Amino acid sequence: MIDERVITRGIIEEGMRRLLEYTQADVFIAGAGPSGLTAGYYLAREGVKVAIFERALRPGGGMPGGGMMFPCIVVQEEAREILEEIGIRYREYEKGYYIASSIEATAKLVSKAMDAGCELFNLIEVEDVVIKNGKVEGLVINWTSVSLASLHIDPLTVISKFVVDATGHDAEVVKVVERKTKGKLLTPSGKMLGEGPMHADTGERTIVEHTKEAFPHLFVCGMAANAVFGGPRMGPIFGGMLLSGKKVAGMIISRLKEEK
Ligand code: 48F
Repeated sequence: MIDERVITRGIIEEGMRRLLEYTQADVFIAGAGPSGLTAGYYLAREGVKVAIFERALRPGGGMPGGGMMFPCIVVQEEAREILEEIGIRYREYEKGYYIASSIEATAKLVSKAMDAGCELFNLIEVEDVVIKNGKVEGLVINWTSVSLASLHIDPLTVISKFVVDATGHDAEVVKVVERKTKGKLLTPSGKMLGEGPMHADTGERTIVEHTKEAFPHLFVCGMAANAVFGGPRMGPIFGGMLLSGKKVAGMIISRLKEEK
C-alpha cells in the first residue's frame, strides 16, 4: 500500500534539505535562461558549488520559445563547439549557420548543468543582494508566488562568493544594485547603459565582450550583459548566450583561484 504520509514527508524533507544545502555556495546565478544554464554547467563541471534561482515554473527563459514560437534556434560557427559539448543535435542551414530544436537545446542544457552538479531552484526569485565590504556577498530570495500575490512577506538571504546576473533583458540584479548604490556600477557612467535596437551581428559580438564584472563580485552574462554595458538585441540567434555563459564561468573560476 502506498502511504501518502511518506510521499508528503519525502517531498518536504528533501526539498528543505536541498535548499538548506544552498544557504551558502561559491556562486549563485539568477536566471535559468540559456546563458545562466551554460554558466552553471561550466562552473559545476570544474567542481564549483553553484546553484541557479529561477523565477519561472520551468527553466529555459527565452530559449524554448525559439523565434516567434517556431521551435528552432540558430547558432553561429563560433559556438558550434558548445552545441557539441552539450550534445545538442543540429544541422547546417547555410554556411556557418546551424539550426537546432529550441526544446532539445533547453532540455539538454538543463540536463547537462544538473548532471554536472549545478543545483536548480525554480519558482524562487531574486529580489535583492547582500553588499558587505564593498562587494556583493549573496542574494535575497523569495518564492515567486509571494510577489505574484503582492504579499507582504519578508524574504530570506543566501551567501556566496560570487553572483551572476543572468536575468536577461531586464538585468534585474544589476538594476537593484544600481539603485541601491546610487550609480556605482563598473560601467563608464556608473549606471546601466541600456539595451539597443536589433542588430544581430553587433549584439552577438558585444554580448561576449560585455560579459564581465558589473559591480565587485557581481558578474553579468547573456542579454543582461548588453543591457548593462550597452549593446543591441539580437533575436533568436543563441551563440552569444552560450559563449557568454561559458565566458562568465571561466572568469569566475579564475577569480575563485586568485582569491582563495
Ligand atoms: O531571458 P533569458 O532567456 O536570458 P538569457 O540567458 O537569454 C536571452 C535569450 O533567451 C533571448 C535573446 C536571444 O537572442 O535575446 O531573450 O540572457 O532568461 C532569463 C531568465 O531569468 C529569469 C527569467 O524567468 C528567465 O527564465 N529571471 C528574470 N528575473 C529574475 C529571474 C529574478 N529576479 N530572479 C530569478 N529569475
